[in-house]
Amino acid sequence: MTGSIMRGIGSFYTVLCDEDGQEYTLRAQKKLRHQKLTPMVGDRVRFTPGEGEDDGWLEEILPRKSVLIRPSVANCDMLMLVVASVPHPDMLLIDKLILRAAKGNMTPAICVNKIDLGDELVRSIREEYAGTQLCVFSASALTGEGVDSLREAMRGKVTCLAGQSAVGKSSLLNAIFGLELETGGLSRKTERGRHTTRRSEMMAVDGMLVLDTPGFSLLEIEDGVEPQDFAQMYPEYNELAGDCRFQPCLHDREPGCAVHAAVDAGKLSAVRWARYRELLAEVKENWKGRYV
Ligand SMILES: Nc1nc2c(ncn2[C@@H]2O[C@H](COP(=O)(O)OP(=O)(O)O)[C@@H](O)[C@H]2O)c(=O)[nH]1
Ligand SMILES: [Mg+2]
Ligand SMILES: [Zn+2]
Repeated sequence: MTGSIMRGIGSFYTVLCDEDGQEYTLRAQKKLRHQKLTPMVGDRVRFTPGEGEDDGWLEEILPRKSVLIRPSVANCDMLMLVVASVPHPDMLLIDKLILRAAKGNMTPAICVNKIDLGDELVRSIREEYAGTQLCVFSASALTGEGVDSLREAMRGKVTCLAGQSAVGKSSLLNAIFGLELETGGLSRKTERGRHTTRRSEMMAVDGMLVLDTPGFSLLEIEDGVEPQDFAQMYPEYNELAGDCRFQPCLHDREPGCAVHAAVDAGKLSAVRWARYRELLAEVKENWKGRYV
């Protein structure tokens, strides 16, 4: 039978079966471990259900349409990056996730949650990402504002919500689909992690699949990326690259750089360019050290 991995705990995986819509608890066959194939939430799999009390076996992982490491999920179409005014957004983390989404074959989008607390953040993010083709949604899981447009955007897709802890990923899924996921963030030290999402989990709702993931705050830039390829991952810079004096141009501080000029003229976001240059420095450093 075939199905999708909804969650995994230790060496057990829960699979939603395509044929009968039931959930099965499975163990991964040894041959998968020998092939160094670690099943991921979202994986499409072939399996044999167990008889009676016995667990079944996960036998084959079907080819992945998309992959994301951290949070570790497979086969998502859309990576919805959730931010909020509290906790303070780490936009460098968001830019790294946008780059990973594109590399991993997912469409990134941003959702600014908690707009009941104000709309400054959504306005500044719309400005920063103008020209990037990235959709910026705004919502409040608390008041329900913007929740319908999010549901519409997710229709017919497999969507994964990701982002820092306590931005409201689980709350949004509850508001959109009437779920009862644990929420609460990491407010008090004594309650650390008690109400937060600890594992990635996929859910089937209204005929679509959505994934909730744990929050995290650190992400390395990927190794082995050539600086020139990195520069080309910024669509709004590609449009101008033909006008740069140097060809190719990394849009760092080269004389006659059209990106730099557009930033100075206020046509491109200065803060996103500053983050770009910070990431570029990291990419260059990694690239220099690639044979070590
Ligand atoms: N004011 C406000 N608070 C929210 C909103 N959404 C979530 N929260 C609160 O933010 C905290 C973290 O929410 P949670 O869904 O657990 O975040 P997660 O860690 O990203 O899954 C909880 O205390 C929620 O009640 C919102 O739209 N507005
Ligand atoms: Mg959560
Ligand atoms: Zn340039």
